[in-house]
Amino acid sequence: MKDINSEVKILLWGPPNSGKTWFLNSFTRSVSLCDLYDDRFKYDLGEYSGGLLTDQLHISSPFEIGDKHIPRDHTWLFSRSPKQNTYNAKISAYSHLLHLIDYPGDMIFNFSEDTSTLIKDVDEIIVFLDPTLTKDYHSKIAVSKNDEIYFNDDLIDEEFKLNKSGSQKLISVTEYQAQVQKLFDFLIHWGREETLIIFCVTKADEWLSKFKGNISDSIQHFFGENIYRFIQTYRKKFNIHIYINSAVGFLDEDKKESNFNISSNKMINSNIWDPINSELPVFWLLEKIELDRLKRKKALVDQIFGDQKVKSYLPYFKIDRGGYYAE
Ligand SMILES: Nc1nc2c(ncn2[C@@H]2O[C@H](COP(=O)(O)OP(=O)(O)OP(=O)(O)O)[C@@H](O)[C@H]2O)c(=O)[nH]1
Ligand SMILES: [Mg+2]
Repeated sequence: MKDINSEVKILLWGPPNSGKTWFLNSFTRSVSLCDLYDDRFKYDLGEYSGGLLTDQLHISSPFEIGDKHIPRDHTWLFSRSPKQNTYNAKISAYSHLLHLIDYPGDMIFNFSEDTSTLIKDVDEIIVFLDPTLTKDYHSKIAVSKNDEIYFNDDLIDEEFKLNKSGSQKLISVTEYQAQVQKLFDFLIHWGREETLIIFCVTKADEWLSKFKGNISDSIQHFFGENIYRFIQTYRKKFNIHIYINSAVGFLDEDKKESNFNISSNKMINSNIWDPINSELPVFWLLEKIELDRLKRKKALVDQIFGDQKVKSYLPYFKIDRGGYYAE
């Protein structure tokens, strides 16, 4: 068993049904794809318990991780090791223990006592912004299509009601923003300005083809000018990344057809399952930790070789998606 270089805690934060659990499914898939496409590194991901690696999480079809209604903490061992024995690859090889906290949205989004204290000892928070859960999503999608109406609005309403009512509670953008604001209030209260914050605009397979604009535009468009402005303000204090995500991906290269059937609530074709950006939030954090370690100069030998190591470090692999969708 390899040495474990660091342990990190990542909290998934968002309302019920915003895609937290599916994001974890798709993260395991994206790691498998990196393993397949990256010539330089081999990627391993597995469940870890009692000091041992138990199940490998290189998977090829979607699965539900556990019961939806039970708070889940996952402990996964992730490692990146060289496929070829070069100096640069060797100094960039690390193993990390990932503690991933995936609580049901009704607990985490509304800050129960347990969840608000959780915030004080995580390294990263992934904030799930799901446009499809907002109350005026469909009218905004119609406007952003340059005023062309592709669907019959009555049909949308029926389909929307069928799929989103009952099990999925819609949220006003004001409420969304108020909860995000509270999250930052807690972070400041606990003195946790170093926490890496990732804003993830989810379910891009449902809206990307109907939306023309960049990532910032998508936040402004679906969640309003206010939320966008306060994210920009907090960027001065916190390390924030914004990106779009789809756990299921698309059926076609042009990214027009979602690989997800809303009516059956299932993926359409798991053989071509290609999530959009699901590895990014974890890779950003690990890259930062690995680079920080290389920059730390304690021993004399590191003072001499430290800078060289930083220059030789190989950043994490980026899956080519014909557009990066992150800032
Ligand atoms: N179109 C589409 N649907 C998605 C995506 N990710 C999740 N969904 C659907 O959204 C619903 C909720 O996903 P979950 O991952 O269970 O949401 P959650 O945030 O874990 O929900 P709670 O555990 O209740 O808080 C499910 O019906 C998924 O099938 C995505 O990338 N695209
Ligand atoms: Mg869940």
